[in-house]
Amino acid sequence: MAFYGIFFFYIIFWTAVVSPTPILNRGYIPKTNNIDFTIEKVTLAPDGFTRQLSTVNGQFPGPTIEVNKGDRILMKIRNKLGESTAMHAHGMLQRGTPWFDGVPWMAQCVIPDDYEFTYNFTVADQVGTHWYHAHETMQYVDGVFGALIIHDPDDPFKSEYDEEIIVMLNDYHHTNAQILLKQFLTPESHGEEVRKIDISTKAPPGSKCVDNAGLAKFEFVKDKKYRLRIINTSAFSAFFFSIDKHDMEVIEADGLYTKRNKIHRLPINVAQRYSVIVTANQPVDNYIMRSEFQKTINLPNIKAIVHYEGAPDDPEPKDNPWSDSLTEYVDLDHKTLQPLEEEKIPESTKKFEFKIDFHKNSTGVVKAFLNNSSYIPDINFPTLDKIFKKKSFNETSANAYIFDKDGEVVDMYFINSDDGEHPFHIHGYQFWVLGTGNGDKVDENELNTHNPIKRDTATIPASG
Ligand SMILES: [Cu+2]
Repeated sequence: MAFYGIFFFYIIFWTAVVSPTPILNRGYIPKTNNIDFTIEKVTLAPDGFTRQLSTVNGQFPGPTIEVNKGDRILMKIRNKLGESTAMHAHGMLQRGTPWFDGVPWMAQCVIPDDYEFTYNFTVADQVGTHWYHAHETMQYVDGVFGALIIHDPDDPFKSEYDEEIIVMLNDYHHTNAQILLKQFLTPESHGEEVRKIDISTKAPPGSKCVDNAGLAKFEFVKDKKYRLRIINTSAFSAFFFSIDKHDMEVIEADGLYTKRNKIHRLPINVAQRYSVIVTANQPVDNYIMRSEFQKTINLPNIKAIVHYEGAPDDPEPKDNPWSDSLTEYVDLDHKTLQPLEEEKIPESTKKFEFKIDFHKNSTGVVKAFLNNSSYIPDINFPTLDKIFKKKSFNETSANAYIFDKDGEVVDMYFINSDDGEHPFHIHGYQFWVLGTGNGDKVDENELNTHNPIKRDTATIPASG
């Protein structure tokens, strides 16, 4: 019976890695980090329900990569998955090494089963909270992902926190993601219902369960200050993250420092990252850490426990959520989220407009479209290879744009006619978010060109 309680909370698996930051000098000499990853299928029960996962080194989530600014990463992938794979390091600019970006049929061919491949890139001027994940089919949803942290010898907030904790949020499913995707991509599919059913129903009779999984626990020491590095590694879900009775101050978004700003609830979409400073300033006790879905998604809260040193163990601390009302999902706006250092925004030299919509294709399956095309990879000839070999490429589905000269600045407008929000990400770049809003007209006078946040993943609002 014990497992019924667990099922209620099984949607998200939380993991904490407490990693004291190494003390660094400004005169840090960069080094090469050799990372050895075996990608393999393993049977695990991270939330008490036994299933087969695709893993990095047999762990869920995969091991954390921790390097320093300026370091080289040599990431060896041994593929023992029984299918092809490729690994993307999300947030890495890959300046000079776009072929190590890890996107199959864009940047590289796949790594076949039983082959090895080594990614070799330098994190020249980058710092902050990132993650790596398989970029082939749905493998990351089945477990092939982990945190990638770049420590900064010159961290301006260094003296503002005592310890770091990594918090990975994930809409953990019980059914293999390939099976879910197949159900999703059928003419009879009711879209999101597929995954909602998977994450909100109890395990079928006969499932193998272990009953000691419990909620994830994060240890606090009274009066200490923590830098929480929060990463949303979900397949699908945007969350509102909070800790009961504790406010938090955002200091980083997607690897770039921000001005300190106090908030109660942090909206975080798929693939976004934030660092927040939380002070253990409440009475010694147990508190709930929670991830909430936006109001239109009718799924239960996801909980973990913040346990203060010296407090008795309590597997079910009482609910004390912040009273701010939950809304539709939108990113923190420019009043709350500002870059630590303002930059002068260059004039644009090009303007691109993208219409986003979802509709049935010729086979009756609902797909996503950008300017009326749905991407189809050329599984014989990667796009980047074509460009370097100066082959013309005419896959209209790729919506490709080629820049002939350095230093071009592009204004990108996205017009979303879907009634759901969608996170957007550009590989190899960080962009300034000049504005978001409802409707399909952009008023250029309302764009924020004074102190916009720069990041690599942003939310395009529903019908916005
Ligand atoms: Cu990425």
